[in-house]
Amino acid sequence: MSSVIESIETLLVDLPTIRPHKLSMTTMACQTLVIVRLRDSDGVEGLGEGTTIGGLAYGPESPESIKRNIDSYLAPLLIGQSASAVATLRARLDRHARGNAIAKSALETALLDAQGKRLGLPMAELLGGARHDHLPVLWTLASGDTARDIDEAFQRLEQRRHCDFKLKIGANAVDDDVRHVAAIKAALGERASVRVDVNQAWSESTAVRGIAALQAAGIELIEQPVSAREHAGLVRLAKRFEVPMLADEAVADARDGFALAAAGFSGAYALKIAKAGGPRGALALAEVAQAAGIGLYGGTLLEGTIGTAASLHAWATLPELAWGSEMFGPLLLKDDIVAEPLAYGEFGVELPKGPGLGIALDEDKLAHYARR
Ligand code: MUC
Ligand code: MG
Repeated sequence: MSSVIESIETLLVDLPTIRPHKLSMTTMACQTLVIVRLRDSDGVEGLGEGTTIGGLAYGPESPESIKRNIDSYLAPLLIGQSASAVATLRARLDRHARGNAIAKSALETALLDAQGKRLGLPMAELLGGARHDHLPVLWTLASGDTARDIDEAFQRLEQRRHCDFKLKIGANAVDDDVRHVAAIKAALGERASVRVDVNQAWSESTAVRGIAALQAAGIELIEQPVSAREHAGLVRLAKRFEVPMLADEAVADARDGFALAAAGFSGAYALKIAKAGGPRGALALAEVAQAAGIGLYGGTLLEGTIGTAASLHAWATLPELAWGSEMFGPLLLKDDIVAEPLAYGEFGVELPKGPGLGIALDEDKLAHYARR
């Protein structure tokens, strides 16, 4: 008799950030992880994680809605089902529940972790096999203060932690943002690549002005300058400028990726397991991007170690990440809830080894930070 899913527990875990993290729509002092513990009848436990940014500031799911919707609607669709049938279970979630991509990603991660543990295989093996065991990781400078960001960048370079930096802009007037970014790029010079993420804050006309100045300042990549729904505007910007555009909020899954490519977009796509409803959906978007000649970038929704590890297992199966990755989430948090942290170094991170995610919980830390 094959193993069946017996129980699914969800926990909200609040972890403080090492410094305020300022984005165009919110400033984070804490990150909330929704941790999933899925237990199967053979005694195997699968771990999953879902996060967003700033409650409802980033998208329509909040940590509380992720937990609530798993508990009330999604978990009951899985309990009692055969635990190994990951693709069938994932299709079942989509058939009976719309949206809720982050909640579904957390569950898919837990299903894959359990299946990997059952078979004694790392999650990447279940997704086609790892082609890399060390992935490049950039750092996001988002303290809100130019001098502090420059200090932080030099520290990270000297530690050989990161040599690519993403700056969060869009909260201030465009001229102030451009001054801030240009000062950081001028301080770093050729030692580092500097990119920006506007998180949808600009109108198209502001974007034309801002991007022209950022391109002149030597910025290498412009992430989501306009609203996620402005596909035509993003395509026009991609055609207008030499500096490439990175579509993030505009592309959640393979269908979005196909529509944007068909509309004439060129540049890069940010893959995120959270946007695509799990690692498998994110890899489907990667296939579409590759078919369309669009570059790949391993994106984060600032997950902790479990969600970051799940993403790494997926990105490790890809031929090339033209723009690297931003899988630094755990480094933004003051503490962790896992026994062994991920190994960061040499401007990247090691793919965790061991069955499933290759990650074990620290039960004391989990109990300490879990919301009551
Ligand atoms: C985003 O929009 O890219 C990724 C890094 C970071 O600082 O915020 C996220 C979200
Ligand atoms: Mg982004």
